[in-house]
Amino acid sequence: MSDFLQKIEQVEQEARGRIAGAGGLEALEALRLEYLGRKGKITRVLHSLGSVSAGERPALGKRANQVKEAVSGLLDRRRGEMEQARLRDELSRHKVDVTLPGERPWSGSIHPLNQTLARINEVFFSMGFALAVGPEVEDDFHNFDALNTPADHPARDEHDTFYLEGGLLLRSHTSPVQVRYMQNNPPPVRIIAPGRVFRRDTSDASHSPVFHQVEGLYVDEHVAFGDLKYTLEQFARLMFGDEVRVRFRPSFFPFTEPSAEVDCLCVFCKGSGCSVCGQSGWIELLGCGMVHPNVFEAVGYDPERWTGFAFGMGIDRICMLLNDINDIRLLLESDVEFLSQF
Ligand code: 2NM
Repeated sequence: MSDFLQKIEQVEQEARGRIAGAGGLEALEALRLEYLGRKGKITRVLHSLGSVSAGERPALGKRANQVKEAVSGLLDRRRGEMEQARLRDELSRHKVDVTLPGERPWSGSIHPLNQTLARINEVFFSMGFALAVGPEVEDDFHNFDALNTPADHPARDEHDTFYLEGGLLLRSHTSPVQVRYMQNNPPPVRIIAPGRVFRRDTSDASHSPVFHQVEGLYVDEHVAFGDLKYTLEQFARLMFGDEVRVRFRPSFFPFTEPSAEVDCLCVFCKGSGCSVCGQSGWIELLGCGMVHPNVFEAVGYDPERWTGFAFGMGIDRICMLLNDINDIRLLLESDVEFLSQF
């Protein structure tokens, strides 16, 4: 065996042993210099190729380059192993398990009542109604008197509310919004008034002293009951689907004459009777009627010229119907566990 071959085999053996025994990244870097640096042991052997006979040179050169690549590869592999070990060590000291799934940041969502209101709004906006709002603290005139409900009217019992000092009260419906709107704007009128309303009721599954309404008002010349029917049937179709069946049932409200209640065929039992519709086959959706001339009189509209219809619905009830919720209190108690379903 030539001196050259002996030398290169010996350097390889030595390098393999010292790389395997290197104690750290710095020791490894020193070894890279010692063997592969500009004056490194392997570099020097390669340089000495010039003194080998021309016949042997190709084979010996090839072998020397193999050794150079092998040592360089070994150094890289050991470096990778050491870095891995250091990372594992740091992670174990910080008790971080990088294989655990990340924690999703908490994200809010729209309250089901507001989702329902947004859909109701969309339906009436599509028919040309505009949005109107007003105060939750009202006075007797706007909540009752202007709505054909004088102080001794028995209908006030159903709208018993919370009374504040100075003749103020919490509105029992959003009708005072339409009263204020009519006082401040000449006809024609096409508005809906959504909002929070208050009644002196004891809470149970279907009653709450605080609930939500959308009321609507349409005023123009020559408005007929047929306009009311079409508008509300269209509302039911857009809200509940084309297959919905509705009926108009004569009723009474002091601020409308004639008045009606609109029911839809129970979506759960299709009319055969179940616990949701109280075995009647129908579910009450809303109340409505042709605006009473006394209301027009109270807001300064000429009742001989102007005609109109109005309607009111409970957002909570419709939200419960759409989402199969059986207790109104769930919508008002801010139980995040419950609300996060929607
Ligand atoms: C209802 C039912 C029937 C109504 C009446 C008025 C106003 F201001 F024009 F007189 N606003 N809303 C009305 C009519 C509300 O809720 C069940």
